[in-house]
Amino acid sequence: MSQKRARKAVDSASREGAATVAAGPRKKAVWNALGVAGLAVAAFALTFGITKFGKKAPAAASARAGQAPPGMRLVPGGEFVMGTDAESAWPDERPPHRVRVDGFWIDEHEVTVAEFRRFVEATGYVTTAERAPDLKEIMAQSPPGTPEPPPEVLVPGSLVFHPTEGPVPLSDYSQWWRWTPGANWRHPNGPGSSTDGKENHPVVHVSWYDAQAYAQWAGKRLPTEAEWEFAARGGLESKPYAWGETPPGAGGKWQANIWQGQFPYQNNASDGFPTTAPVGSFAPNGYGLYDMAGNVWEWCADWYERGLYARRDGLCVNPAGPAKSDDPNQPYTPERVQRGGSFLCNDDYCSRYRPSARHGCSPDTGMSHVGFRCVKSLSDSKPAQATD
Ligand SMILES: [Ca+2]
Ligand SMILES: [Ca+2]
Repeated sequence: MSQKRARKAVDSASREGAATVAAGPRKKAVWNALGVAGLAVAAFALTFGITKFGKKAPAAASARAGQAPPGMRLVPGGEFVMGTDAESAWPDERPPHRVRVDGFWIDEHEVTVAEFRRFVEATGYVTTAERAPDLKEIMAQSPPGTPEPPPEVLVPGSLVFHPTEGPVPLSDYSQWWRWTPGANWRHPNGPGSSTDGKENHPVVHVSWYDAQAYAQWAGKRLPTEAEWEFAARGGLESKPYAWGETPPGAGGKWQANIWQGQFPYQNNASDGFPTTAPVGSFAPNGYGLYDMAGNVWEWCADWYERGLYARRDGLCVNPAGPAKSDDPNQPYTPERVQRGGSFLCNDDYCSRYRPSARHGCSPDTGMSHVGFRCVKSLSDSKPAQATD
Protein backbone atom coordinates (compact mmCIF):
# COMPACT_ATOMS: atom_id res chain seq x y z
CA MET A 1 0.00 0.00 0.00
CA SER A 2 1.33 3.43 -0.85
CA GLN A 3 2.06 5.89 1.89
CA LYS A 4 -0.78 8.16 0.83
CA ARG A 5 -3.29 5.30 0.62
CA ALA A 6 -2.27 4.00 4.00
CA ARG A 7 -2.54 7.44 5.52
CA LYS A 8 -5.97 7.90 3.98
CA ALA A 9 -7.12 4.54 5.27
CA VAL A 10 -5.98 5.37 8.74
CA ASP A 11 -7.34 8.89 8.70
CA SER A 12 -10.70 7.97 7.27
CA ALA A 13 -11.40 5.41 9.96
CA SER A 14 -9.67 7.02 12.89
CA ARG A 15 -6.31 8.18 13.98
CA GLU A 16 -6.41 5.38 16.49
CA GLY A 17 -4.90 3.01 14.00
CA ALA A 18 -1.79 5.06 13.62
CA ALA A 19 -1.64 5.72 17.28
CA THR A 20 -1.65 2.08 18.01
CA VAL A 21 1.67 1.27 16.51
CA ALA A 22 2.80 3.40 19.30
CA ALA A 23 0.31 2.70 21.93
CA GLY A 24 -2.78 0.84 22.89
CA PRO A 25 -3.69 1.95 26.36
CA ARG A 26 -3.40 -0.73 28.97
CA LYS A 27 -6.93 -0.19 30.16
CA LYS A 28 -8.40 -0.45 26.70
CA ALA A 29 -6.44 -3.61 26.14
CA VAL A 30 -8.17 -5.22 29.08
CA TRP A 31 -11.47 -4.44 27.39
CA ASN A 32 -10.33 -5.70 24.05
CA ALA A 33 -9.32 -8.93 25.74
CA LEU A 34 -12.93 -9.22 26.79
CA GLY A 35 -14.21 -8.64 23.30
CA VAL A 36 -15.68 -5.31 24.32
CA ALA A 37 -15.65 -2.73 21.58
CA GLY A 38 -12.96 -0.10 21.87
CA LEU A 39 -13.76 3.40 22.97
CA ALA A 40 -15.51 5.54 20.42
CA VAL A 41 -12.99 7.69 18.63
CA ALA A 42 -14.05 11.16 17.77
CA ALA A 43 -13.57 12.37 14.24
CA PHE A 44 -10.52 14.53 14.19
CA ALA A 45 -9.84 17.36 11.87
CA LEU A 46 -7.68 20.29 12.78
CA THR A 47 -6.43 22.95 10.49
CA PHE A 48 -3.03 24.14 11.39
CA GLY A 49 -1.48 27.37 10.29
CA ILE A 50 1.91 26.94 8.72
CA THR A 51 4.66 29.18 9.89
CA LYS A 52 7.68 29.68 7.73
CA PHE A 53 10.96 30.54 9.27
CA GLY A 54 13.36 32.48 7.16
CA LYS A 55 15.93 32.81 9.88
CA LYS A 56 18.57 30.17 10.44
CA ALA A 57 19.11 28.89 13.95
CA PRO A 58 22.02 30.55 15.67
CA ALA A 59 25.05 28.48 16.48
CA ALA A 60 24.49 26.22 19.45
CA ALA A 61 25.07 27.91 22.75
CA SER A 62 28.22 26.83 24.46
CA ALA A 63 27.69 24.10 27.00
CA ARG A 64 29.45 23.90 30.31
CA ALA A 65 32.63 22.00 29.88
CA GLY A 66 33.00 18.89 31.96
CA GLN A 67 33.32 15.16 32.00
CA ALA A 68 30.32 13.34 30.58
CA PRO A 69 28.66 10.98 33.05
CA PRO A 70 29.26 7.34 32.05
CA GLY A 71 27.19 6.34 29.04
CA MET A 72 25.99 9.87 28.39
CA ARG A 73 26.70 12.41 25.67
CA LEU A 74 26.64 16.17 25.70
CA VAL A 75 23.91 17.90 23.76
CA PRO A 76 24.84 21.55 23.56
CA GLY A 77 21.91 23.88 23.99
CA GLY A 78 20.67 26.08 21.21
CA GLU A 79 17.75 27.19 19.12
CA PHE A 80 16.08 24.98 16.59
CA VAL A 81 12.94 24.56 14.57
CA MET A 82 10.70 22.11 16.44
CA GLY A 83 8.09 20.29 14.36
CA THR A 84 7.74 20.42 10.61
CA ASP A 85 5.36 21.27 7.81
CA ALA A 86 6.75 18.53 5.56
CA GLU A 87 4.26 16.51 3.52
CA SER A 88 5.09 13.43 5.57
CA ALA A 89 4.09 15.13 8.83
CA TRP A 90 1.08 14.26 10.94
CA PRO A 91 -1.08 17.18 12.09
CA ASP A 92 0.39 17.17 15.59
CA GLU A 93 3.85 17.98 14.19
CA ARG A 94 2.57 21.30 12.79
CA PRO A 95 3.27 24.17 12.68
CA PRO A 96 7.07 24.31 12.96
CA HIS A 97 8.18 26.89 15.50
CA ARG A 98 11.34 28.12 17.17
CA VAL A 99 12.43 26.59 20.46
CA ARG A 100 15.53 27.05 22.60
CA VAL A 101 16.81 24.48 25.06
CA ASP A 102 19.68 24.60 27.52
CA GLY A 103 22.47 22.06 27.10
CA PHE A 104 22.12 18.67 28.82
CA TRP A 105 23.56 15.19 29.04
CA ILE A 106 21.63 12.36 27.45
CA ASP A 107 22.02 8.57 27.51
CA GLU A 108 23.80 7.56 24.32
CA HIS A 109 21.46 4.60 23.95
CA GLU A 110 18.09 3.37 25.19
CA VAL A 111 18.10 1.90 28.70
CA THR A 112 18.96 -1.76 28.30
CA VAL A 113 17.60 -4.88 29.96
CA ALA A 114 20.87 -5.20 31.91
CA GLU A 115 20.66 -1.62 33.17
CA PHE A 116 17.03 -1.97 34.16
CA ARG A 117 17.83 -5.25 35.91
CA ARG A 118 20.44 -3.48 38.05
CA PHE A 119 17.81 -0.94 39.07
CA VAL A 120 15.28 -3.63 39.99
CA GLU A 121 17.84 -5.68 41.92
CA ALA A 122 18.96 -2.60 43.84
CA THR A 123 15.50 -1.37 44.73
CA GLY A 124 13.05 -4.29 44.51
CA TYR A 125 10.96 -2.15 42.19
CA VAL A 126 7.88 -3.83 40.73
CA THR A 127 6.84 -2.52 37.31
CA THR A 128 3.32 -1.54 36.31
CA ALA A 129 2.98 -4.62 34.08
CA GLU A 130 3.78 -6.84 37.07
CA ARG A 131 0.85 -5.41 39.03
CA ALA A 132 -2.85 -5.99 38.39
CA PRO A 133 -4.71 -3.14 36.68
CA ASP A 134 -6.71 -1.05 39.13
CA LEU A 135 -10.47 -1.36 38.61
CA LYS A 136 -11.15 2.14 39.94
CA GLU A 137 -8.68 3.68 37.53
CA ILE A 138 -10.12 1.74 34.63
CA MET A 139 -13.63 2.92 35.39
CA ALA A 140 -12.48 6.50 35.94
CA GLN A 141 -10.96 6.52 32.46
CA SER A 142 -13.83 4.79 30.68
CA PRO A 143 -16.82 6.43 28.98
CA PRO A 144 -19.86 6.82 31.23
CA GLY A 145 -22.00 3.67 31.32
CA THR A 146 -19.12 1.29 30.63
CA PRO A 147 -19.73 -2.02 32.48
CA GLU A 148 -17.09 -3.23 34.92
CA PRO A 149 -14.74 -5.93 33.65
CA PRO A 150 -14.86 -9.22 35.57
CA PRO A 151 -12.15 -9.77 38.19
CA GLU A 152 -10.49 -12.63 36.27
CA VAL A 153 -9.14 -10.27 33.61
CA LEU A 154 -7.69 -7.84 36.11
CA VAL A 155 -4.34 -9.60 36.26
CA PRO A 156 -0.78 -8.38 35.68
CA GLY A 157 0.13 -8.23 32.00
CA SER A 158 1.14 -6.13 29.05
CA LEU A 159 0.52 -5.65 25.33
CA VAL A 160 2.42 -8.00 23.04
CA PHE A 161 2.74 -7.52 19.29
CA HIS A 162 1.65 -10.41 17.04
CA PRO A 163 1.96 -10.08 13.26
CA THR A 164 -1.27 -10.90 11.45
CA GLU A 165 -1.70 -13.62 8.83
CA GLY A 166 -2.42 -11.12 6.09
CA PRO A 167 -3.69 -7.61 5.39
CA VAL A 168 -6.04 -6.15 8.01
CA PRO A 169 -7.70 -2.77 8.47
CA LEU A 170 -4.97 -0.48 9.74
CA SER A 171 -7.50 1.31 11.91
CA ASP A 172 -8.02 -1.74 14.14
CA TYR A 173 -4.97 -2.21 16.30
CA SER A 174 -6.54 -5.04 18.28
CA GLN A 175 -5.67 -7.18 15.23
CA TRP A 176 -1.97 -7.09 16.14
CA TRP A 177 -1.81 -6.13 19.81
CA ARG A 178 -2.81 -8.70 22.44
CA TRP A 179 -3.27 -8.13 26.13
CA THR A 180 -1.04 -10.88 27.48
CA PRO A 181 -1.24 -11.89 31.15
CA GLY A 182 2.27 -12.47 32.48
CA ALA A 183 4.02 -10.32 29.86
CA ASN A 184 6.47 -7.85 31.36
CA TRP A 185 10.08 -6.69 30.99
CA ARG A 186 11.40 -10.07 32.18
CA HIS A 187 9.01 -12.02 29.93
CA PRO A 188 8.56 -9.85 26.83
CA ASN A 189 6.34 -12.33 24.97
CA GLY A 190 4.50 -13.62 28.02
CA PRO A 191 5.04 -16.60 30.34
CA GLY A 192 7.78 -18.88 29.08
CA SER A 193 9.64 -16.14 27.25
CA SER A 194 12.73 -14.48 28.66
CA THR A 195 15.39 -11.88 28.03
CA ASP A 196 18.16 -14.47 27.84
CA GLY A 197 20.69 -13.22 25.33
CA LYS A 198 18.99 -9.84 25.18
CA GLU A 199 20.79 -8.06 28.02
CA ASN A 200 22.01 -5.45 25.56
CA HIS A 201 18.57 -4.90 24.00
CA PRO A 202 16.40 -1.99 25.14
CA VAL A 203 14.14 -2.87 28.04
CA VAL A 204 10.48 -2.97 26.97
CA HIS A 205 7.06 -3.25 28.64
CA VAL A 206 7.96 -0.33 30.86
CA SER A 207 5.35 2.26 31.76
CA TRP A 208 6.02 5.98 32.11
CA TYR A 209 5.99 5.47 35.88
CA ASP A 210 8.62 2.74 35.58
CA ALA A 211 10.80 5.02 33.45
CA GLN A 212 10.40 7.83 35.98
CA ALA A 213 11.35 5.54 38.84
CA TYR A 214 14.46 4.31 37.03
CA ALA A 215 15.50 7.87 36.14
CA GLN A 216 15.15 9.00 39.73
CA TRP A 217 17.20 6.05 40.97
CA ALA A 218 19.90 6.81 38.39
CA GLY A 219 20.08 10.48 39.40
CA LYS A 220 18.67 11.48 36.04
CA ARG A 221 15.30 12.49 34.61
CA LEU A 222 13.19 11.88 31.52
CA PRO A 223 13.84 14.33 28.67
CA THR A 224 11.31 16.98 27.84
CA GLU A 225 9.79 16.56 24.42
CA ALA A 226 11.77 19.59 23.21
CA GLU A 227 15.05 18.19 24.55
CA TRP A 228 14.33 14.85 22.93
CA GLU A 229 13.68 16.35 19.49
CA PHE A 230 16.69 18.67 19.73
CA ALA A 231 18.87 15.67 20.59
CA ALA A 232 17.35 13.48 17.86
CA ARG A 233 18.17 16.05 15.19
CA GLY A 234 21.85 15.62 16.00
CA GLY A 235 22.71 19.20 15.11
CA LEU A 236 21.01 19.11 11.70
CA GLU A 237 18.53 21.87 10.90
CA SER A 238 14.99 20.83 9.91
CA LYS A 239 16.03 17.58 8.25
CA PRO A 240 13.38 14.87 7.90
CA TYR A 241 15.50 12.16 9.52
CA ALA A 242 17.98 11.95 12.38
CA TRP A 243 20.66 11.16 9.80
CA GLY A 244 19.67 13.83 7.26
CA GLU A 245 17.66 13.61 4.06
CA THR A 246 18.45 10.20 2.60
CA PRO A 247 15.32 8.02 2.68
CA PRO A 248 15.70 5.07 5.05
CA GLY A 249 17.15 2.04 3.34
CA ALA A 250 18.32 3.94 0.25
CA GLY A 251 20.93 1.88 -1.54
CA GLY A 252 20.21 -1.05 0.74
CA LYS A 253 21.70 0.71 3.77
CA TRP A 254 19.44 0.92 6.80
CA GLN A 255 20.04 3.70 9.29
CA ALA A 256 17.60 2.48 11.93
CA ASN A 257 15.73 -0.55 13.17
CA ILE A 258 12.32 -0.05 11.61
CA TRP A 259 9.88 -2.26 9.65
CA GLN A 260 10.43 -3.36 6.07
CA GLY A 261 7.54 -4.98 4.23
CA GLN A 262 3.78 -4.73 4.60
CA PHE A 263 2.60 -3.90 8.10
CA PRO A 264 1.50 -5.78 10.16
CA TYR A 265 1.88 -9.14 8.43
CA GLN A 266 5.05 -9.11 6.33
CA ASN A 267 8.25 -8.24 8.18
CA ASN A 268 11.18 -8.61 5.81
CA ALA A 269 13.65 -7.46 8.48
CA SER A 270 16.09 -6.45 5.78
CA ASP A 271 17.70 -4.18 8.38
CA GLY A 272 18.66 -7.38 10.20
CA PHE A 273 16.19 -7.18 13.08
CA PRO A 274 12.54 -8.34 13.11
CA THR A 275 12.02 -7.05 16.66
CA THR A 276 14.35 -5.15 19.00
CA ALA A 277 18.03 -4.80 18.12
CA PRO A 278 20.93 -4.59 20.56
CA VAL A 279 21.48 -0.91 21.30
CA GLY A 280 24.17 0.61 19.12
CA SER A 281 23.50 -1.67 16.14
CA PHE A 282 23.09 1.29 13.79
CA ALA A 283 25.19 4.39 13.21
CA PRO A 284 24.76 7.17 15.79
CA ASN A 285 23.46 10.62 14.91
CA GLY A 286 25.50 13.83 15.01
CA TYR A 287 25.52 13.91 18.80
CA GLY A 288 26.73 10.31 19.05
CA LEU A 289 23.27 9.02 20.03
CA TYR A 290 22.03 5.60 18.96
CA ASP A 291 18.49 4.63 17.99
CA MET A 292 16.96 8.10 18.21
CA ALA A 293 15.06 6.71 15.23
CA GLY A 294 13.39 3.36 15.69
CA ASN A 295 14.25 0.32 17.79
CA VAL A 296 11.88 1.27 20.65
CA TRP A 297 9.69 4.28 21.40
CA GLU A 298 11.02 6.46 24.20
CA TRP A 299 8.98 8.07 26.97
CA CYS A 300 9.34 11.80 27.49
CA ALA A 301 8.43 13.73 30.62
CA ASP A 302 5.70 15.87 29.04
CA TRP A 303 1.96 15.45 28.87
CA TYR A 304 0.81 14.94 25.28
CA GLU A 305 -1.32 17.63 23.65
CA ARG A 306 -2.23 17.00 20.05
CA GLY A 307 -2.69 20.67 19.12
CA LEU A 308 0.12 22.02 21.28
CA TYR A 309 2.21 23.62 18.55
CA ALA A 310 -0.70 25.67 17.23
CA ARG A 311 -0.92 27.37 20.62
CA ARG A 312 2.73 28.36 20.76
CA ASP A 313 3.67 31.89 19.86
CA GLY A 314 7.17 33.25 19.44
CA LEU A 315 10.36 31.67 20.73
CA CYS A 316 9.70 28.96 23.36
CA VAL A 317 12.47 28.60 25.92
CA ASN A 318 12.92 25.23 27.64
CA PRO A 319 9.28 24.25 27.15
CA ALA A 320 8.17 21.49 29.49
CA GLY A 321 4.86 20.69 27.83
CA PRO A 322 1.27 21.46 28.73
CA ALA A 323 -0.19 21.32 32.23
CA LYS A 324 -2.38 18.39 31.18
CA SER A 325 -2.80 16.15 28.19
CA ASP A 326 -5.34 16.81 25.48
CA ASP A 327 -6.07 14.32 22.72
CA PRO A 328 -9.47 14.26 21.02
CA ASN A 329 -8.88 10.58 20.22
CA GLN A 330 -8.51 9.72 23.89
CA PRO A 331 -10.90 12.00 25.77
CA TYR A 332 -10.95 9.86 28.92
CA THR A 333 -7.31 8.87 29.13
CA PRO A 334 -4.41 11.15 30.05
CA GLU A 335 -1.34 10.59 27.90
CA ARG A 336 2.39 11.22 28.11
CA VAL A 337 4.60 11.79 25.10
CA GLN A 338 6.52 9.06 23.33
CA ARG A 339 9.09 9.79 20.64
CA GLY A 340 11.22 8.12 17.99
CA GLY A 341 9.13 5.28 16.59
CA SER A 342 10.09 1.65 16.79
CA PHE A 343 10.87 -1.56 14.95
CA LEU A 344 7.19 -1.57 13.99
CA CYS A 345 7.26 1.73 12.07
CA ASN A 346 7.52 1.98 8.33
CA ASP A 347 6.79 4.62 5.75
CA ASP A 348 3.60 2.93 4.59
CA TYR A 349 2.09 3.07 8.01
CA CYS A 350 3.27 5.82 10.31
CA SER A 351 6.88 6.86 9.61
CA ARG A 352 7.06 8.06 13.19
CA TYR A 353 10.76 7.42 13.43
CA ARG A 354 11.26 10.95 12.11
CA PRO A 355 12.63 13.38 14.74
CA SER A 356 9.58 15.64 14.61
CA ALA A 357 7.02 12.82 14.97
CA ARG A 358 5.02 12.72 18.20
CA HIS A 359 2.74 10.37 19.96
CA GLY A 360 0.74 10.13 23.18
CA CYS A 361 0.20 7.07 25.33
CA SER A 362 -1.40 6.48 28.72
CA PRO A 363 1.40 6.47 31.28
CA ASP A 364 0.47 3.08 32.73
CA THR A 365 0.86 1.29 29.40
CA GLY A 366 3.73 -1.05 28.60
CA MET A 367 4.24 -2.61 25.19
CA SER A 368 6.64 -4.76 23.17
CA HIS A 369 8.18 -1.72 21.52
CA VAL A 370 8.24 0.95 24.23
CA GLY A 371 11.31 1.85 26.28
CA PHE A 372 13.09 5.05 27.28
CA ARG A 373 16.37 6.86 27.86
CA CYS A 374 17.30 9.51 30.43
CA VAL A 375 18.88 12.95 30.51
CA LYS A 376 20.70 14.95 33.12
CA SER A 377 20.97 18.71 33.43
CA LEU A 378 24.44 20.23 33.14
CA SER A 379 24.10 21.79 36.55
CA ASP A 380 22.54 20.33 39.64
CA SER A 381 19.96 23.06 39.74
CA LYS A 382 16.80 22.22 37.84
CA PRO A 383 16.67 23.90 34.44
CA ALA A 384 14.34 26.81 34.04
CA GLN A 385 11.46 25.14 32.25
CA ALA A 386 8.19 26.68 31.28
CA THR A 387 4.87 24.91 31.05
CA ASP A 388 3.17 25.58 27.75
CA1 LIG B 1 13.69 -4.16 11.72
CA1 LIG C 1 14.50 4.69 19.98
